[in-house]
Amino acid sequence: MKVAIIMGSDSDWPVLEPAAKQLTEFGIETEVLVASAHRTPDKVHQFVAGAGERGVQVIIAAAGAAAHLPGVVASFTTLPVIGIPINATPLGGMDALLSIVQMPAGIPVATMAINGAKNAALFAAQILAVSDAELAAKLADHRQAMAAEVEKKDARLAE
Ligand code: RP5
Repeated sequence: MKVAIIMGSDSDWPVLEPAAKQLTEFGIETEVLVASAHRTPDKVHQFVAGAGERGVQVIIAAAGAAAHLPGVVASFTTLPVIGIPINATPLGGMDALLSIVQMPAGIPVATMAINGAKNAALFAAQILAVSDAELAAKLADHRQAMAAEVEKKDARLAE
């Protein structure tokens, strides 16, 4: 199981690090790359064109500002692409959200919330879990742990 995380700038990494950690916790191998659709387009193409051969099954692509990276990544591959809009400008991430979510028909990108790195990792894991029962069980455990945490907080408030 392998997921690639590609981001437009190293300044995006603090938002994305929890996603990489979550994937590692699930036992999913990750490839991490900084490459920009605008500043290093050839690098993006090279990375994505070879992704399938390297065993990558899902690509998470994150960018801020006029965030074309996830769409460009999706244009080079039929692997599922999960886009994360990053809050990197005075527009608070709305610029990136709209750039990523409004893809033309034919080239889909599964768009997460602004800075939604955690859900991107979980969604990638859910895609992989369709054909991996062990990972599906880990996801079920994760849901249970989350529910138990909510119950604990609820019980504390009721005291
Ligand atoms: C985008 O521009 C990056 O994804 C980042 O979110 C934003 C700002 O990049 P830097 O100027 O910090 O490198 O390409």
